[in-house]
Amino acid sequence: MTSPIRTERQDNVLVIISDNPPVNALGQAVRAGLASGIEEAVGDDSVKAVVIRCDGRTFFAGADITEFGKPPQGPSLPEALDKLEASDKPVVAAIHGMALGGGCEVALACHYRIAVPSAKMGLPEVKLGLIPGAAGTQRLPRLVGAQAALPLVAIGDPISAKKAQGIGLLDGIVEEGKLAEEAISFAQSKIGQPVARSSEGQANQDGVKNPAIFDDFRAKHARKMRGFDAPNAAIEAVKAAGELSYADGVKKERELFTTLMTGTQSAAMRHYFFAERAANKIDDVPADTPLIDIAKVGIIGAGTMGGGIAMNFLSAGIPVTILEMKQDALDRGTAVMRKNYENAAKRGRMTSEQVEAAMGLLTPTLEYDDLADCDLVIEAVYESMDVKKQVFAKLDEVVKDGAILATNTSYLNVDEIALATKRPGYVLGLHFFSPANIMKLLEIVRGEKTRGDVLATSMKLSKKIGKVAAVSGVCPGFIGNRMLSKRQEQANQLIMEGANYWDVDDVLLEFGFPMGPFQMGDLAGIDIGWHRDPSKVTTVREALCAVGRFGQKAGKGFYDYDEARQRTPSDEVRQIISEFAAKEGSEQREISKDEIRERLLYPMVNEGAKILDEGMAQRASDIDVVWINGYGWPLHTGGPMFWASTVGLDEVVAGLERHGLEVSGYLLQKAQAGERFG
Ligand code: T1G
Repeated sequence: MTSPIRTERQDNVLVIISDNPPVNALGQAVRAGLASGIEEAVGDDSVKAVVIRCDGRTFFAGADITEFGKPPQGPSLPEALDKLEASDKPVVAAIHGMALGGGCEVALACHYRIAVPSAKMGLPEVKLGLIPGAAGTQRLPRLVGAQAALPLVAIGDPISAKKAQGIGLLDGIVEEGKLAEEAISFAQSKIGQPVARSSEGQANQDGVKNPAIFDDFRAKHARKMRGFDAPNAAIEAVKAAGELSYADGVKKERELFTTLMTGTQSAAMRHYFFAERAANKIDDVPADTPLIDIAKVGIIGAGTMGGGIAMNFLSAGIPVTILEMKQDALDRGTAVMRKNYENAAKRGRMTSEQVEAAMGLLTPTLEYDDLADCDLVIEAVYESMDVKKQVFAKLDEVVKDGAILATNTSYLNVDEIALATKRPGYVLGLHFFSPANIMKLLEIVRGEKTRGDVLATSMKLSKKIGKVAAVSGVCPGFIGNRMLSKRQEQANQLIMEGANYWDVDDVLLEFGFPMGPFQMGDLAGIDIGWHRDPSKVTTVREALCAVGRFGQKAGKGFYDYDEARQRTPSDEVRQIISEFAAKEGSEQREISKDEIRERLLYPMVNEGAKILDEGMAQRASDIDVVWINGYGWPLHTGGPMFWASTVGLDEVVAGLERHGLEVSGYLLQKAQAGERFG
């Protein structure tokens, strides 16, 4: 098998080039090729300098994640990089695309780094539950300082070439298209000078002079780091870079890396990495299915959902025609969209020019006829089957043939809606999550008759608008809400049986969710859908509304809130709940947090098993993708189905049986066979 690495001579410079599509991952053959390339350069006196670069769309994007968990094959990346850095001949990294993880560590081991303006650099290992494992946590702080290194290593977001140059991670930025030649000249300009080795840098002393930066960083990111091991390890490694010798620092990094690599959190996050990509694949739709060109989108409804959905397309540069029934609703909706963009601009997330460009692509209208030339129309109207059927019948009349007609319904039967048209093959569900311009998840709901090209187009489009999509079959609640309803049922049941409602919330918070169901209710508003008649009280929520406990906006809901919106459990609410329980004849008892966690989460896993068994999800990992991106399931546990497999399906079944809860045949079968999900 030919090596993915080749060498070329340009005068007195040896160029080591990797051609390992799709992302020049640093697999064994690449590492071996790098090592032999360096040996060739060092051993040839006519070679006075070295350039390392990559063919294809990017510089090395990291270690080959598919090798993780398998027996290591030499040379290791640290070995190859130590050889590289030890060279007395200047070695220059020529970067385009994304130098990520091990790729960034290759660049750090080079004596110099240049890039094109569009390049990015980063150490995203933490997003895989790891830390850099090829001395990145030791070379980077010595080159740029602990303060600048911390976010790169512990948060893991890549930075632009400009920002990288600003912190000293890049020595130069060269014109797009001129990287190869500029790298040669740059390397030649360094011949005869003592080489600059990152591992010998002193910039890391900033963390020694001001050790507070580490605790300050931890405090600032406490919420994101809750229950998640890798970021803390990353901070420890960067701190060690200032306190230990380079050799000892590398040893410390290796210890921390190995502990993480062998832990369940990294396994979970590596699972998710591939799960998110697998979700793009639609089992019986060929990858080369011709796509429908989506040049113009129509949105029906300019309310919260319609406006949010529209913003996704506008931000991706796709013109949108948005329809409302009344002018004031249309004006209100477009004003909210502009306000959202302007707020994003205030926070520096976009420029005012980008705001105007996005809003310039928006055409508000009261006329269905203005949707006639749209390639995709998404309705986001009131959740009523009759209303949706009328809308689709009208769209069927007005919109050109071959256009996709999508419903944003969160639980109605998409097949029934499709029957209101003469083109059921072009009908599907595109279920966005509120706020639709922010939440990443998109459930693509596949109707019985939905065509393959309609599905493939929708999946491709989801990437273009920055969503993470998974395909669901037609069932009440699709994947996410169907499982959520099981958790909600148990939450309501638990407080009737005596569980403290704040314990229910705290169990989910401690598990890693952003908030629990009662906090969520207070945030969204307890009075949503309330009939406004305080004398009519049939549920706990109606009892809370009857006494004005509408949620955070009223300063009180399930909790009492202070000015800083800090929550405190309420005696009044506890009383209301116990009165309700008494009326229902529900025995009250102490309920442990362990029981609460099992009764909240195991029924979700059981429902996920039923969803799989019914073919409503293509694969267990799709369910993980839905819950991590739509409902805040903590990424470092891998999603409900991966997490259940780490708990053990036999334990999940035993837990469900212990609490007298349903065990699906499919879950039982997998548990008895000692199998995992995915
Ligand atoms: N290893 C193996 N395969 C990879 C890969 C990797 N590092 N990165 C991407 N792929 C595959 C991916 O599965 C997909 O395959 C195809 O390439 C295109 O990827 C030692 C230990 C670079 C920003 O975490 O973030 O280095 O689905 O669909 O949207 O200290 O890929 O086509 O079969 O994502 O254009 C650190 C991970 C590793 C970067 C491109 N590096 N990759 O995004 O394409 S750990 C990372 C990405 C490490 C060192 C440590 C993205 C991308 P398929 P894609 P994209």
